[in-house]
Amino acid sequence: MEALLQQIEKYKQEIAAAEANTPEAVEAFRIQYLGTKGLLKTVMGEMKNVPNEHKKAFGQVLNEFKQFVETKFETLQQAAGGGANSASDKSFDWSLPGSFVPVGTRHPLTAVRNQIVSIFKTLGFAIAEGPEIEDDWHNFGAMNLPEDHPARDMQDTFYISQNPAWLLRTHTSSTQARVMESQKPPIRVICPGRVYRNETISARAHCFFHQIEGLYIDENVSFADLKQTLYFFVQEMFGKDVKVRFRPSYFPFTEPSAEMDISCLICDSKGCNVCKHTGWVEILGSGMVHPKVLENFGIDSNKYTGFAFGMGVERICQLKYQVNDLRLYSQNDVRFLKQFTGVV
Ligand code: 2U9
Repeated sequence: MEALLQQIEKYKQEIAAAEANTPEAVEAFRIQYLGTKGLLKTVMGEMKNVPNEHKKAFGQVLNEFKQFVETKFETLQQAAGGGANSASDKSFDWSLPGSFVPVGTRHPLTAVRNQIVSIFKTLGFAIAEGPEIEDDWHNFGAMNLPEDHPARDMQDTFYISQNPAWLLRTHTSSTQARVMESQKPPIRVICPGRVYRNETISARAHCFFHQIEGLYIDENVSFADLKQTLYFFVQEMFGKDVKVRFRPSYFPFTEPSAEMDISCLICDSKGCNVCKHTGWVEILGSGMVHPKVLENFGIDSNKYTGFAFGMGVERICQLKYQVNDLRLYSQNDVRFLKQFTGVV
């Protein structure tokens, strides 16, 4: 122990006398004394040989020694021109551009889904997600799609098994079904997710796409509530100048049903390929929840009413960013994806 302390004293004298007039010499000092294989590390390594009763005192000596070496290093650094990385180092060109750090981009569908979800969040909608592999009841039966409905056909639906029927969900309504199973009204949810349909892949159709569906069930929910909610949504999404119109439609799970069009933002309603020269583009389907669907979940359809809507995220993205080929979304071509840099 005594010999070790004497050795440290000697090192201190040696260090105190050390000189380094250039940044290179300062760096050599740093490596010799403070580097990973430097003297300080070696001296610190002696701790394991010190008897337990002296460890505390030796620890203090080591700390002081460490501070001593570091202070000397800083002094040398300043004397040699402020350090290798300081602003006064003339050998470094501070005007050089920084090294390029590649930044990833959010997928446009993720960005648009986030935008849609956050608009409905401001209206008090909760978010619910459910499984992509579903049973027949949650995907079809509960939604009032009869056994012989064409959507149930093998040509439209990917079946995983037949009896019992497991399938890839064809819409996110199965998630709303699960919400209604576990919660009582009032219910106000928005369900984003991927859905699957047995389609031949082309610019206009794909075997999977993304939907956002919404459901609002309470006492006295009216068609006027539906219209105002969806009008608010498109104004937030596409701007205050957008016009809307509702057209009567049919869905097995809603009655009455309506599809909503917005004025074509691509041509300012003057007529173009996107709006097929009508000035209007369809963006979503909607309606008042069919009483049978409510009763399927034990919800009294005399007391409660509700509205529901569904939209394709790819469609909204097409209108917002003029993406005209559905295949682009899943090809992972960075030339496409990079165009969305900064879109959040
Ligand atoms: C429950 C009751 C009713 C959801 C609805 C639509 C109308 C609709 C399409 C839009 C484009 C699907 O992505 S798309 O192809 N959706 O038109 N969806 S009403 O109705 C529900 C949902 C859940 C319990």
